Order: sequence, then structure tokens, then C-alpha cells
Amino acid sequence: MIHFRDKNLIPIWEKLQSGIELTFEDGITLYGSNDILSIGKMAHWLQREKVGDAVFFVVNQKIEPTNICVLSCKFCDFAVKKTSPEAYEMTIEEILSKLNDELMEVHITGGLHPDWEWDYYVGMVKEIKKHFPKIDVKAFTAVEIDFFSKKFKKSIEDILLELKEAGLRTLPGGGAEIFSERVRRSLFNQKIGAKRWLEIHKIAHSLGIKSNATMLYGHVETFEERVNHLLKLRDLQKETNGFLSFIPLAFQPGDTGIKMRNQFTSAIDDLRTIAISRLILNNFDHIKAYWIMLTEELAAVALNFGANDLDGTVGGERIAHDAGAITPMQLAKNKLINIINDANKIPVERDIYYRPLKLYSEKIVGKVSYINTLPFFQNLNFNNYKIFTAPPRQLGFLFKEGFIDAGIISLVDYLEKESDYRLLKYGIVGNKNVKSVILYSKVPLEQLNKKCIAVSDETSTSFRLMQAILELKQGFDLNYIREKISYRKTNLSHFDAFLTIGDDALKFMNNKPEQFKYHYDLAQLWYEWKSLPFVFAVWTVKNTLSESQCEEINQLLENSLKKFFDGKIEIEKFHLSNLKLSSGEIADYLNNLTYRIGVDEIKSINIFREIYDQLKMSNKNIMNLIERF
Ligand code: V47
Repeated sequence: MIHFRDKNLIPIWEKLQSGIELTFEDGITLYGSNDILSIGKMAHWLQREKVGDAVFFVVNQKIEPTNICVLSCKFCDFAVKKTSPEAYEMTIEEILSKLNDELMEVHITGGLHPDWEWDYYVGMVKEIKKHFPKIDVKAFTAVEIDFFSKKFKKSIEDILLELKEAGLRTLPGGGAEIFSERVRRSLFNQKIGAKRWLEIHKIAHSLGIKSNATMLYGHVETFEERVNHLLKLRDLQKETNGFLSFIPLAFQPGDTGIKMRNQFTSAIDDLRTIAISRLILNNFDHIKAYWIMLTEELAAVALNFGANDLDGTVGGERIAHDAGAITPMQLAKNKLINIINDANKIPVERDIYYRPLKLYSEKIVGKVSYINTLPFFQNLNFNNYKIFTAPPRQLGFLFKEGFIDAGIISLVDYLEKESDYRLLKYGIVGNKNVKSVILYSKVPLEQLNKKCIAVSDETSTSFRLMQAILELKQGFDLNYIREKISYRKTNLSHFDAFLTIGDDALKFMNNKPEQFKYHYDLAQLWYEWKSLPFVFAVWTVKNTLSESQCEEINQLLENSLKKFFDGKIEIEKFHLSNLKLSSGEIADYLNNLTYRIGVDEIKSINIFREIYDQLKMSNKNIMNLIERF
């Protein structure tokens, strides 16, 4: 419930709750409003809908190989000419000496050097990967990619493919500045404009290179120009879904002469820009509060204003510091963790693709990020517990590592830790079918032997269930490739079949993939085989909890289910629009599932446990699953 002081914000709030995207006019209304807290609350609501209580960070290092730059942009205090006494150039050895085995990511950007050869850049990425295979490389802004393309007379595609081949994972979001010809002419007229920046990111996305996006604000741009910038990014994201995160960059005036010294953006402007970005960029999963430029204090507040990522430890950052940023050079990991915990969020150490590696909070309840857990969570109040939401496989990984105290966990992940956890009386069960675990195939199931199947990178249990049916029951020999499977993605055509689960599977319900004429509900195949329901996920708690505590949680879950299913099922419009289903369709789907673990469910789990052990014994199955990200 938000008490709006500015009534002009109410139609915007209604749109957001219905999952309707905001317009240019809405953006201007937001910027024109003094009701900053309501804007923040709306952004915080959307943030929680998207990622729950998680706030991400990465252990990373920034490397700026040179400050020598052929451009002279007015807002940049970092770049110098070759003859400047402050000019520096790093060798590859120097770059390697700044890295270590604890790092997960290196962020490389620098000046556009007039003399360096192409081999130097490719060699840099290759050598980093050779010496530190674990480190993911995020390198070279669209401005640098454009420069390489012109200087070395290669197409953007070739530049990007060679870098990808060398080990580059993603492009950073820098160089976007503000997508306005007026400002470009006045502040950075030698730099590429919006069209080229967007084109380069689009090509990167088409080659499987994800990227970030930024917006430099707080200099001479207008609110209209900011909103237009965000809308252009949202449009490209609609086309490619290739952006990982958005980072609003607060202009640091330094000695640039654009603003009087020390005239930083105000905290209010920073917070509302983060919040408005969150609201307009509804198709971006992550909004970064870049603490280097915001200050630690403000970054902490931003975590309740729509931001869900603090970037990282950022060793070696210089661009912002040369322009007078006041934060300490190296903010230790512990400090980031404290900031996030103080904001009442869950600190999540991540990799470059936002896959969670570690959680740094006590008392965490795990929740599979699918609509089918809503009957448990819609009315659940777990005092003192924070809720961590993720797809089953990610959640299972954290569960197996011991980061989750209780929650709804994919069956096979629970089976791996059975001795440390207790089973509660609840779960997600498909009776004679489930509707959200579907194998789509170009050929009838009987003809799938020796074929290649794309497997959703979100599944733990459904993949094993599919193996059980196809390998053990049918006796097939198959190859699998892990893929991000989305109903918007068209590049599944080179597979013979694909396995989709959860909300993505539901999105396919009214958008059937044309080439894949045959579809099989795995719970139905299990039922036809064993005459039993299939248990996909179970509620479980660490066995350090007493019998009576477990009973208390069972009671909470029972009440929660009763409340949800008593009377008419009410589902927020936001979820409906997200899943592209009507409320009737979702109600049918949820009503068709079972949420209580009874005698048949236990029988089914016991049978599946044996099958799962059998599957694990056969190495071949693991070898055939190529993990690709
Ligand atoms: O493109 C330059 C900006 C950017 C100033 O992708 C300035 O994860 C403020 O892009 N005041 C580089 N900003 C930084 C960047 C970035 C940062 C963090 C994470 C990621 C990511 C990307 O810094 C430049 C420019 O827009 N910049 N000068 C200045 N005086």
C-alpha cells in the first residue's frame, strides 16, 4: 500500500501493477514529481517482484590498460594525450600482475590508444584466460569496439567473434553517455552516438555476447533526454534480451569544467534516477547502484529504491577517482556484505551472468521463482526470515552448499542432502499431468533415440525425470545441451527436442513452437509408467530445527494454502501479464497441482530415489550433458 502525496503517480502505479510498460509521458511525470518516496516504493515493489530480497555483487577488478586516448571528451578527466606526464600504458604482464585467483570477473576499459595493435587486445584476453581460467572477462565498451573495427579494418562481427574466441564473455555498458545528438555535439562530438552504440550491442547480443548498459546523467542533459535514453534501451532489450544490467552513472564533475567543482548530483536526483530506471526498464532484471560514483551511504539507500546490484569490490578503479569520487579505492567484500545486510536484503555473491555463488545472510528461506509456489507464499509471513528466490537449479546449488535453512527445493537436490534436512508435509506435485514440464519434439517420442535435446538451464529434477523416461524406460542413447530456453528465443531450431519447465513452459502454452509438433508432459509420462503422481519439489528444513518448530512451519503452510484456495483464486495482474495467461488459465493450472505430500507421494519419491541413484551411477549421462552458458 503506497500513500501517494502526488496523485499524478496513481495511474502509473496502476499500470505497473498490471504489468503495463510506462510511456515517455509517464517518465516525465515521474521526473516532475517531488513525491520521491512514493517513486522509491514503486521501484522497490518492482525490484522485489523481479528478484525478491537478493542484492548481488561480484568479486571483481577494474583494469584500465591505458589513459592515452585519441578522443578529448569534455566530461572525461581520465583521458590524456601521449605526451602528457600522466600518460601510462600497461603491458600484458602488468595486467596479469593485478589479477588473482579470488577474482570472478575483470572489467577492462581504457583510452583509445593511437598505436596499439589488434594482437595486443586479443592477446590480453587470451593471456588472462590462460593464467586465470576462472575469471570472466567483461571488456571493451562499444566505443572501443567501434574504434577497433575502424582502425583494424574489420567488421564489428569479426572483432567481437575474435574477442569471444579469445575468452571475452560480456561487454561493459560504458560509452553510452546520453543518447542525445544535442549533448553529443556539445560534450563528446568525436564519440559514437546512440545509433552506433545500440547497433554494436545488438550485434554482440546476436553473437551470444551479453552486455550492460549505462546512462551518464547530471551534466547538461534534460529529463526528456534521460527518459528517451531509457526508452531506447528498453526497445533494444525487447528485441534481443541481451542486456544483463543497467547502470545509471552519476556525473563526477572533477576538473572537467562542465560544472562548478564539487557540484555533484544531489542524493535525491540519484535516488529518483535509479528508481525511474527500474520502473521504465521493466525488461531489465538488474539495476546497479555503482557505489564508486554514488558513495557507499547512498548506494545502501538505493537498495530500497529499485537497485539490486552493487557491482563489486572493484579493485583498481580510476576513471571516477580521477574525477574526484570520494569513496575509498578498495571497498572490501565484507563492507559490501554489511551494506546489503543493513538494507535488510540478502547479499548474493554472483558470477558475470548473475548466477548466485554464495549467500551471506542467516535465516534464509528458498523459494522457486515460479508461479506454482504462489499458493504457499502469497499469504505466508515468515518472521525474521529472508526469502531467496531463484529457479530450481540455482536454488539447488545453494541448498547443497548449505546456504538455505528452509524452503521449497527441487526433489533431486533434496535427495542429495536428505541426511541434513527434514521433509515437511508439502511440495509441488503433478498428478496425472503438470502442464509446466514439457518436452517439445520435432519427432514422436519413439523416434528420439540418438537425438540431441536442449535442456532448460533451470531444471534439476525434470531433467532427471526425462532421463529416467527416455534412457531407462525407452533405452535411448541421447545427447543433451543446457540452454537458456525462452519462448521468445528462436534459435532452438537446430535441436531435435527441448525440455522447458516452470513459468517459461507456461508461456509456451499459448505460443506453441511451430516446428516442434509433439509435446509430452513429463508428469503424464511418469503416471503412465508408474501409476503415481510425480513430486517435483518438496518443502524441507535443516534438521537442526526441532520437531515442534517443524510442526509450526507445517501449520503456517497449511494456513497459507487454505487461504489461497478458499474462495476465488486472486492473482495479481502483474503475474498474468508476465505469463501471458488469463486468470482462469492460471487458476486451472494451480488447481490441477497437489501441494500436500501423502502416501502416494512418498511412494513415488522412494521409487524415484532408486531411479536417480541408477542414473547417477552411469557416467555416460553426465558426460553427455554439455554445459553451455
Ligand atoms: O562510459 C566518464 C563514465 C563510464 C565520467 O558495465 C564518467 O558493469 C561520471 O561504463 N563522471 C565508464 N562518469 C564506467 C562504466 C561502468 C561502470 C560500472 C560498471 C559498468 C558495467 C560500467 O564512466 C564512461 C562514462 O560514461 N564517465 N567520465 C565522469 N566525470
